[in-house]
Amino acid sequence: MKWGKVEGYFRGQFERELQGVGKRMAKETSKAENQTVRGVGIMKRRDFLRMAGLYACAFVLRRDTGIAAETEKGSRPFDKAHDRPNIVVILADDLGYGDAQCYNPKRGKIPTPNIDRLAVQGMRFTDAHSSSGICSPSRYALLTGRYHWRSRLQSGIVGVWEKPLIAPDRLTIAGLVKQQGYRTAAIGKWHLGWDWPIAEDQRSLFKHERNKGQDDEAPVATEKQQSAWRDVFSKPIPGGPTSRGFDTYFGTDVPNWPPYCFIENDRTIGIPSTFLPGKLFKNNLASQQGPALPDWPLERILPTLGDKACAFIAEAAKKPEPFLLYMPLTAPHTPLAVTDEWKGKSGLIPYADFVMQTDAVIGRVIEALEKSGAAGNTMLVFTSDNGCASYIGVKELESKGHFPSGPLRGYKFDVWEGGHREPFIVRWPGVVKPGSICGQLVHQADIMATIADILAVKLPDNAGEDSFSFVPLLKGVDKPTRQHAVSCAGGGAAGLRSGPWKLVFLPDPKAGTDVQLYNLDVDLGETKNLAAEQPERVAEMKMLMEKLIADGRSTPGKQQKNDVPVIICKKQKPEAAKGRAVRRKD
Ligand SMILES: [Ca+2]
Repeated sequence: MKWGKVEGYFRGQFERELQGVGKRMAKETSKAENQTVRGVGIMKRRDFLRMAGLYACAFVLRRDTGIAAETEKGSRPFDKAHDRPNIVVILADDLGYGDAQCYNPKRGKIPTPNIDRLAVQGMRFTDAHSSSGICSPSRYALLTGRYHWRSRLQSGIVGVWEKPLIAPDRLTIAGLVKQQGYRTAAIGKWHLGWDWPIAEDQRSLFKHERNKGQDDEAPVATEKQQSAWRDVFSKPIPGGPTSRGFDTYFGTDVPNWPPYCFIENDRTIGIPSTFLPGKLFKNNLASQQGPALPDWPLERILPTLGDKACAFIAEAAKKPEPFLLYMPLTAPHTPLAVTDEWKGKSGLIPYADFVMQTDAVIGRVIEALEKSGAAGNTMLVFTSDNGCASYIGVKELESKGHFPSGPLRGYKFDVWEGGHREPFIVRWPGVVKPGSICGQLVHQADIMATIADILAVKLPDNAGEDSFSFVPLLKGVDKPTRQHAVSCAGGGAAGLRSGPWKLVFLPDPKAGTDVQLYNLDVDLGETKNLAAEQPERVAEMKMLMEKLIADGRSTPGKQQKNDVPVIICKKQKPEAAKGRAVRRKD
């Protein structure tokens, strides 16, 4: 009986999500989809029940007794239980799909034992996507469950000293669980803007110097600059993580940008009063000059984030309430500030050493979870915000036999799979089958609805508009939880997935098509543009994209407004878009 209720719930949810414009297309492509699906997570009913265990029973009971309704109002305090897991989201920065060994056993040369261990203990997704080929937009979608292109950020990233991208009243995954009594912390790289208290007449004093200085020398900060910096960094900085659902924050806004200091909650730790020496702008270290603490040690950023995360877990595990830790790592993004312990370890290039060091920090967090006793009741999600950045020395890496995008086309910034198909692993003991692999289409925006599903909370109409729960996948139900997904290039050009089909909103001058169509089922490397051969499918997918835009959402629910008019056919050629983005070097 319990089985029937759980199964019925999942079936009902699946059917609801099939409704709308995706339904017709889903039927047409179902045959091809079935071929695409490589998930091996189809379980026997007996195994499902064993794994679901208390979680499913509690879930059904709650729905039957009406407690769910109370929970939906956010009015019922609760203690830790199996259905209130701790949640840890570790987001690597610029780690390629093929940088983790478990995703690229044949063409990957960098040892990543800790990420691989997560895959052995959890579920490894092979068709998981970020919202964009670059940082800020992907982070926006992960935290809000809404595609970034519905916001002001139609292309590029949030710039240095720029205002917040997440609106103050928008629900984030942290805000969602906080309403349910969770403790929430963000530790790492924010890169979603702040309301920096910089007055208009102070702005010029925060602009980076063109002359970055020579080797050990730094440009001299004028008294006027120092005075303005003292003024600004003595004040709270509103609009950051602690105003977007997180109880606490520790990290660097962007590790290769000013201010070169740590930020704790809404204050800088120390007052940046100098510039960085010129040598720190060489060899893929810092990229923008600006206010810095004297002797700011770039190589201490990553280890310190590891220390802070471990300390948070140890302390939070002792509390009665569950916790959510969002840990956006600063690595293996630049600055490639590898500590002495890891220098040369890969035998490849500094980037590869940094990937190894990043993996080791992930290992420390896993260990802290295990030591704290919280691991058994923690859903741990590991992923990356975009593909590997080609400027870190990809050509040299490839010449040495390591291919950071594995079998995929393109790298960071790109609308091609190498830009936004990400490693995505979920470990949740007792719920997720160890060593399972899921080939279903998922998106980082789905984390929001997944958490809501776990907590039996109904998301409001104006939250998580593009978020589909993947709880059924975690439980081994190998059916699509979303029919379509959008991921964009750094320049803004969209790629729309529908089953195995991908429509890229960039012209192909050679083929004479205004868009490009690929079948990832048979052409994962995106080599054969089928747009000219399949005009009907192209037209249908264009209509789907227009509907996704017009509805302000891709999930069922009340129509919502995008923040700005959305233009999906960005006119630029892919090479031009890539070039511009590379020069910005977020
Ligand atoms: Ca990134």
